[in-house]
Amino acid sequence: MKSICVIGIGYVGLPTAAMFASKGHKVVGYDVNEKAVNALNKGKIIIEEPGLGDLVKQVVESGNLVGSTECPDDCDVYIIAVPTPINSDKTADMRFVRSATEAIVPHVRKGNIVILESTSPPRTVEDLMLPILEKSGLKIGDELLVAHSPERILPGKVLEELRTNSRIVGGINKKSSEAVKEVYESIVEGEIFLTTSTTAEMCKVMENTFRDVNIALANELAKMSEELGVNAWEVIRLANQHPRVNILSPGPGVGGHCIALDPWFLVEASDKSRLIEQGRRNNDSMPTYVKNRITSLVGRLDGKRIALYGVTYKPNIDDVRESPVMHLWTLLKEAGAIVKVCDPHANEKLEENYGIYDAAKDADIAVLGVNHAEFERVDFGKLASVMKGKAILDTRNYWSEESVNNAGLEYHLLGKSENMDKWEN
Ligand code: SAJ
Repeated sequence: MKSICVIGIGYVGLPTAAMFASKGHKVVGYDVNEKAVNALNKGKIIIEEPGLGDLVKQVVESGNLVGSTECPDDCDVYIIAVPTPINSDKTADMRFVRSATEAIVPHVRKGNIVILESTSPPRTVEDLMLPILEKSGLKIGDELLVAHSPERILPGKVLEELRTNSRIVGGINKKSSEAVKEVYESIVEGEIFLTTSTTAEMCKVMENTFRDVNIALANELAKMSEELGVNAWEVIRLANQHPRVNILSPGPGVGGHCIALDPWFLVEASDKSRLIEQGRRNNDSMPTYVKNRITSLVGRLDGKRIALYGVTYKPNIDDVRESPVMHLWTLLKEAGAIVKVCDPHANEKLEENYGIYDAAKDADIAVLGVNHAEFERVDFGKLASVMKGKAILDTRNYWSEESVNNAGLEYHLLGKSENMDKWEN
């Protein structure tokens, strides 16, 4: 068993710390956020994630996991899991990785292992961390082993994915990779692949970039389809019948703290990243595109009443970070529209939140922003009876055109042309 210090007890660090502790390791969760540390020491969590509360309670009670606002001295392994946000000019903000690395320098000793888990621009370990770690006086790659091993967990399925996903370990040399592999083997059931630290950094950022560029392609298809008399969703369904094609879904944009940010790391790192930058811009253009589509349906937005369903960054979660629908909401308000939001998941994040039919009262248009499960059972007859206008705009291909039309409302779909070819019998 090892003694492990996890630096940063957020949505990646805390489950990782708890998992190691549950396998018998002695773990310290070190964070500058006193609130998070105090909560941890009481066996409580301040983030929402299925199963995590119970696991943390159990390992804190067993004494295997403790929180601290001081970096501990006598650990075998230091795992850095701090945020890597972007600045307003889309460059990476590496302050937290830098300060975490500096914080451990006085504490590391011969034989220790340092692992970077935070998603980081390629070359972070080599160019940012190693020069700092060299100040320890230890021989890097021999007396101090260093690697990047990116997390790949999906919010909402964190504990399961932490255990079952395969994992990449990118060491600064073979000795580092092998030692770090051994560390993760106690919690990971998936395969562990060894490579260099810069390759591992590139892999993680490319995984999220792959998804971002694919979604950008779907959004571009949606825009072209509206122009060219087709339904993008039908095109995707049919094109994806091809065994080697998998186009993702269009929507009001890409949100969250990963896919919407990570591709910018590559744009900053290399001027060869033209397609990646264009994809990012395509996805970022979607809230404005949806706003313009709403305008084309109801006319000038000034004074118009809009019911907006769902504002989180994806369905059935409460996270509104980088949410494109939050951005759309701002754009609509700036244009003078009166927007009533209904989001059963974002209750604690919103000052005003309406019920499904209250939001639609006197509305000129109802817009589906996020396909939360609660919106599957909307009674369109009831919606029609309280709305002033007739327009429904579905940005997720979630509502049934037939049910909407049967209620006397008009169904409009993002990515579907208003001038589809008529297909008479
Ligand atoms: N989206 C679309 N169309 C789609 C799929 C998604 O518009 O077809 C949008 C969603 O609405 C959402 C955004 O993309 O706004 C991102 O959602 P997501 O579910 O694709 O991903 P995240 O950000 O919740 O988690 C991702 C995951 N990465 C990949 O699937 C490659 C996860 O495994 C990573 O651990 C996580 O980023 C991370 O931390 O990097």
